[in-house]
This record gives sequence, C-alpha cells and structure tokens, in this order.
Amino acid sequence: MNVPVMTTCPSPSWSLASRRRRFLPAVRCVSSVPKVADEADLFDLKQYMAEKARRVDAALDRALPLRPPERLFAAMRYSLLSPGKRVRPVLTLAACELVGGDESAAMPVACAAEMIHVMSLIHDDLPCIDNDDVRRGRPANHVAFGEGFAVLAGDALHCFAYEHAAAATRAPPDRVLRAVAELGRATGAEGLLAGQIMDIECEGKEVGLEVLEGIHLHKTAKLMEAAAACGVIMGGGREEEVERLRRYGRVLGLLCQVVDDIMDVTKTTEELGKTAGKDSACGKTTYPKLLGLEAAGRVAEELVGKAEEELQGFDRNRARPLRHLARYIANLARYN
Ligand code: GRG
Repeated sequence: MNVPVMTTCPSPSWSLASRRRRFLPAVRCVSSVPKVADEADLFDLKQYMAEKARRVDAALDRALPLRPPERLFAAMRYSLLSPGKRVRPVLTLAACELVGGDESAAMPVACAAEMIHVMSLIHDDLPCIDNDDVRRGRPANHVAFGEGFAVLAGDALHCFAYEHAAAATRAPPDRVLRAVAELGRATGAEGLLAGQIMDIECEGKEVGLEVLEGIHLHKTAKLMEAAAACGVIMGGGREEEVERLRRYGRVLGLLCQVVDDIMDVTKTTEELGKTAGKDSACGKTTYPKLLGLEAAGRVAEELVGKAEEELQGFDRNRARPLRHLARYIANLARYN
C-alpha cells in the first residue's frame, strides 16, 4: 500500500525521525493476514497481567502513603492508584524475570516507570496541553484537584519516581544508577517530551506516516523501551539482552499507539475510560485516518510479529508473558 507522506513537521521531528530510522524500519502495511499465536503456546496472559498489576498496585500504594502536604499527596495518589493497565511496570518485571532476575529487584524501578507515565498523563490532560476531562474512567486530575495542583502533583510524582528507584531498590548500585539514567533519558527532551513537542507542533497539520511514527516513538515508545531495558538491567542481563528488550519495548510502544488510535474510533467513552473520538474531533492524524481501519489493524499485527522476533533466543518459558503481552495489547479491544 502506498501511504502518501505529506507535509513535514517543524524541528525537531525530522532529525529525530531520521535518527529513529537506524533502529526501526518504517512500518510497512502487509496485505496478508499475519500468523496467530501458536496454539500450543497457551498462556493465561489476562491472569498474569492481573496478578502482576495487583502486586504493582500494592507496591505503589506502599511507596506513596498519604502525608503532609496532604492535598498534594492526595492528588498524586488519586492518579497513581487509578485503574490503569500497568503495562510499563509489568514490562519491567517480566523483562527482569526473562533474564532470571527476581521480581523484587525490579519492583521499585517498575513503580518509577508507572509514576513517570502517570505524571505524563496528568500533564497531558491539562487544558493547556490536550485538554481532556476524563482519564482512566475518572475525572482528570485537574478536574478533581484544580489545575495548579495537577501541575504540581505531576512534578512531584516525576521527582519521586527517581527518588523511589534510587532509595528503595535493593540491588547493586551500578544497576540502579543505570536504570535511573535510562528513565531520565526516556522522559526528557529527547524522549517523551520531544514527542509531546512534536505533537504540539504538528497540531492542525496534515502529517505523513513517518512523522506520525516519529511522534509515537517518542511520546509512547521511549518509556516502554526504557521500562523493558530497565527490567533486564535490574535482572543482571547481558548488554545484548538489554538492547533486544529495548527494541521489543519500542515495537510494543508503537503497537500501543496504533491500538489506541483504532480504539478511539471503535470504542465508546465508557469502554475507553477517556473521551472517545477525541482524535478525529481535534483533527489529529492517526493510523486509521492515514491508512484506514483495516490496514491499521494489519500494522498492529505486523508489530506483534516484530515483538515476537525480538524474543527469539531467550528461554521460551520465561519469554511467554512478553510474547503474549504484545498480542494482549493488539487484542485490547476484546479485553476491554
Ligand atoms: C513533564 C517530562 C514531562 C512530560 C510530559 C504531556 C507529556 C509531556 C507527554 C504526553 C505523553 C503521553 C500522554 C503519551 C501517550 C501515552 C499513552 C499511549 C498513554 C496510554 O497508555 P496506557 O494505554 O494507559 O498504558 P493506562 O491508563 O492503562 O496506563
């Protein structure tokens, strides 16, 4: 399928997009229906996710008890403990276990990844950014606590993420230092923030597939890459394994976004827990808008295949959760 690459996006999109090309070939749309999960590889991913998410929730709750200044901590806890899928922390835990590490070694860093993610959701919903009133099925943080508190709760969560990763981890200090650096790089001006800037700069413009992919690789995939890489680091994995999981996280991040775009069209606000149809209402470029719903679905399937490729060579049993996680995300429409 020929996808027209239309206009460019102002700096820094092109330089970042071309840098990205070295790591991940542009998504191709395939006309064939890709393979389904191996029938013999049955695994209850839903139960695995629920169990891991339950442990992450408990760890987050312990990490951030209510204390003075109470309204600030209440605002932080409101969003942090709201019902999210916990994809990033589960990614960290599963990647740690993939290389033979223990869940406890990775839990504080896993929680830090979720804290950073939640901070970005709070800030993203603000009237000055994406202006959304609903998040995870509840009033957004600024609706519940006011704009000032939402900004500060996001900032406080962001700081606490690094504090918690550094102070609560019982693992060799070199691993902790590396993980903290990974998270910082993924979040900052060449990571998540760059993606948000690109998004703002492209608002109201027609963009092509390459620019769209550049936005998502930064806005969504960078933190997933870091979450997966951090799991391997905390589990004491080899360098090559860190890089493989980084690539897996990158593909998973893109997959999340393609699925998110599809669900924005196909799901209701109640099903999504956030405003449905917002992308098209705001004139945002999305995968379904550029490719059509069916081809966007095929892109998602192709990304599942790429994620599975990155797991080849690892212990098959230990790789199971991650193998199924990609398919779980592609199937989210059914799970919701
Ligand atoms: C202040 C450093 C700093 C960053 C903020 C606002 C912003 C910059 C970035 C926006 C990032 C953003 C909201 C990206 C979208 C990521 C995404 C796919 C969110 C949905 O993730 P899910 O599906 O949601 O994992 P749950 O609710 O399940 O966690």
